Amino acid sequence: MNKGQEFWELVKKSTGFGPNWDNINHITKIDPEKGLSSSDLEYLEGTDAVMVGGSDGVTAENTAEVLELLDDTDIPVILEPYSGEHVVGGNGKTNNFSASDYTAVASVWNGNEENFKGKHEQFFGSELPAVKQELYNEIESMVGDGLTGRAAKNIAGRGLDNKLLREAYIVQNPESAVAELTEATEPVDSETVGQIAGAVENFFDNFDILYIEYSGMYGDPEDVEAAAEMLEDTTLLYGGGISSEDQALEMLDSGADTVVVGDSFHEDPEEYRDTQV
Ligand code: 1GP
Repeated sequence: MNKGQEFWELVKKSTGFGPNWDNINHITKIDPEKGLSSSDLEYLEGTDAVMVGGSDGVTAENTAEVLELLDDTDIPVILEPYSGEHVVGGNGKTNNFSASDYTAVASVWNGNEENFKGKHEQFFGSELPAVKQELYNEIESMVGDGLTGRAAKNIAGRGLDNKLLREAYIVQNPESAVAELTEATEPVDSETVGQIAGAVENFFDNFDILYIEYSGMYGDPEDVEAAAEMLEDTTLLYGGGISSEDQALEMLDSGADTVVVGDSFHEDPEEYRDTQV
């Protein structure tokens, strides 16, 4: 692809309107630390989208390696970084921001306060402007004098906004890496899950996603029911411990819009195939 084509690809990707959740029931979460090989790609045929992210050992480089392989597929790719470096960086060949369709910014509701507020201050106050600047530089280097600085800035800003997905997380497995990272040591009961969902839907209405996260263990469908009752516009994701079709269906029947499967894909791809609903 030459620079001009790259530029228009970037514009095309930048002007989308978010994923069509009606077509996304099953997401595979690929942990860059665990990696992906080309022989794994065939297993992804039945999934509707992939998320690329983890809570430990993720770098800009290992993220780029996964994105590079996914570029050969038509599956929508959502980057889920826990650091701005995973968005701005790459491996010299692949730029992570350009190589993904969306970037999801996770905000853990029941983590510690520093994580909840500090994450936003850091991401929206310094990392996001840095990503915008990076994107602006990228656009400018592609088109040279063909576009004024202001136009390139507008495209960069709009592109970034359209690619961002805001995710509210409720972390329910205190033993998980994400719980350790965000100090989410206090799981909440189903009634509280419903209350959080009500706040996310009605007050913090910039959130695209509410994610009930049981990473590493199969969770309580009552949490999903309680959240689903409160949500209309916000998309409800359930992830954690799914290793069979029955489990995936149970969470979808309980009201999740989409189930997310991680460990099963990395650990037992044949078993994982069964979760694709
Ligand atoms: C992790 O919710 C995802 O963020 C998936 O969980 O790895 O337990 O499938 P598992």
